[in-house]
Amino acid sequence: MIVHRRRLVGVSVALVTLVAFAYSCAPSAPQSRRSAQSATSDIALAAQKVYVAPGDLDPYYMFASGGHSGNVYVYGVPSMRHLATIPVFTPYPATGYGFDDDSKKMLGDLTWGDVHHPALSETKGDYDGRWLFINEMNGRIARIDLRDFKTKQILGPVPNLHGNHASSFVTPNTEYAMMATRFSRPVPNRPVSAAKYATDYKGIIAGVKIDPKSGEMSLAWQILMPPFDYDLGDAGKLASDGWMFFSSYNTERATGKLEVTASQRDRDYIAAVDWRAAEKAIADGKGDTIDGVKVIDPAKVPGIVYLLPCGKSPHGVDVSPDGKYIIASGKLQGVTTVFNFEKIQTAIRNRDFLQAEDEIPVLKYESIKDAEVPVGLGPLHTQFGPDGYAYTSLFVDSAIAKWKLGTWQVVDKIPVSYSIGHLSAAEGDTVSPDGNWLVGLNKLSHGRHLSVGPSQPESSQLIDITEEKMKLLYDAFTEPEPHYAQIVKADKIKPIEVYPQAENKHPLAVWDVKDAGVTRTGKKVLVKMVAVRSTLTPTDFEVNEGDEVTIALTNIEQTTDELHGFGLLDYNINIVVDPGETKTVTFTAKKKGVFAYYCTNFCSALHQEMQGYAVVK
Ligand code: RUQ
Ligand code: CUA
Repeated sequence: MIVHRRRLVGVSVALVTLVAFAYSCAPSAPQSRRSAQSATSDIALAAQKVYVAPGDLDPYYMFASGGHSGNVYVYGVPSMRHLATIPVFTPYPATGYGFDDDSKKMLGDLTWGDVHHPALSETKGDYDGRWLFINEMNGRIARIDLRDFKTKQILGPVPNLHGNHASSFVTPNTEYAMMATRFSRPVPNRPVSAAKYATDYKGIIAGVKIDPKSGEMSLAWQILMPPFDYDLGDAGKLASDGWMFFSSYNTERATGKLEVTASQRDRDYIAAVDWRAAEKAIADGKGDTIDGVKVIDPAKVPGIVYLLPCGKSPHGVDVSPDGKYIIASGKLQGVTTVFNFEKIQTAIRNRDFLQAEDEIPVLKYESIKDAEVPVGLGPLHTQFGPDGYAYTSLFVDSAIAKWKLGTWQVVDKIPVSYSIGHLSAAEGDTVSPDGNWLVGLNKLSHGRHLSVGPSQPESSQLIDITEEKMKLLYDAFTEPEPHYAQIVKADKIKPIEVYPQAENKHPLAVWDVKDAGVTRTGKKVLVKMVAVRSTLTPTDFEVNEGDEVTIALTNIEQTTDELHGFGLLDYNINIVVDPGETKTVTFTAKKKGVFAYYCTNFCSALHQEMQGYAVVK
């Protein structure tokens, strides 16, 4: 780290000189020379802060949602370099994901997903670097193992819940990840006319239990909710540990043109869920089984869910690092509302209720609200610094507001380009945010990059929040669509680069080229294949038309970066095996003739020679 700093200083001096030189050469009136010089040093300072020299490493990872690409994108911060794409809900030929038997099975019938909110696993409210959870609109949630940056499990589509948007936020010890309905529908699902939406459609809030050792997810419980659109969520922490909060809109229970029909009321709701009470209710046998899932009906089991009225059409609901405040951003307002968790508890104890929605108590706004902070127009989402500062994205204003918890003063505002959705602060969802980097995840980028035609990238802007005034440092461009991202200290993540041979328990693995070969059982053919620089063994094999062929490919390398691929032409087969990994791919030999297979990953000087033939007779 020290070496790294020193290098940075050297570089910055060089940069200042260079940029200053460029400016001094430009024809400029003498009176504007001074402002040109200060602009120059601003640019140089910004460049110095984001510059990570060749060979040096970023101190943070950023995991960003890839939206309807179905992927997760990994960046280094502050360089904002794209480091990796992790395919989750979509086949990705670059890593062979979705082509081999296991990942194909995991994807099932769906070959796309709309990924929104990544959630790093936590221990005591701090990112622990073990797993990354990510939701998807087709009722699914996935777990990526950060030991190898691979998708290990996809849970769902789960029954009853439709359009899983308010997800995948985790509780402070990763007891649960959350799921909730965005598009209410009949529960259980059956054809009921949309005219009966208000009475016959329902929302669902769900708890996904996470095994503390393996990370394995299982659907633990669901709660039957009124037919609102549940939008975003956050878990309580410290003071509010044990609770989950979900924002909702369309509490009008409207259909049709929602932009009009769902903006009638002045207030929508935040649903506050006592997840320990939900857990206990299920343990006490209180749920009804609907479509194979235990579902709690709050009308029959009170004390689990409460509704907090908030500014209309809220998007983000965010819990402060100490857990004392719940911040709800009504996106059609000029203020963001701060609720006090203590006051919520008091109101519940005193049964200080306004009315009920489907027998779920609604608390009184005035009894639980601490402040309405005048952040600006279109507040969407709030992140935090270590010192009681909060940062709220403003979609309509296209800006970020910095304000102080407790005094509720807005202390700074910075324009972003353009139309920010979420923002992400370093360690921003933990109990101790770092307070140095903030990334604005903007929806539009027009004019700020070389044109690439009508389908434009999104812009992610890096902002320095170490000082009183926020400073915009850098524009990075990303593929659609970074709804949300999390930034974690790099030293918390310890990826392996090779699968150790001793850990490979695959029943079809072969570690010696002598053991490679073809075996036949009836119409089933098994080809055990070895990949090692620079041969795929066997170098040819013969099968009969109509055979079911399984290729089990083991990469016996134990060297970093020595990946091999297996592409079989005309058969739509493409897998990649990392060092020490075994993968299988099964297909029916439908086409007669000779088909070449070859290594798709450039691996060695004789990579081009790494090829063979499948003969289908
Ligand atoms: S959401 S910005 Cu899932 Cu906020 Cu898209
Ligand atoms: Cu192995 Cu290229």
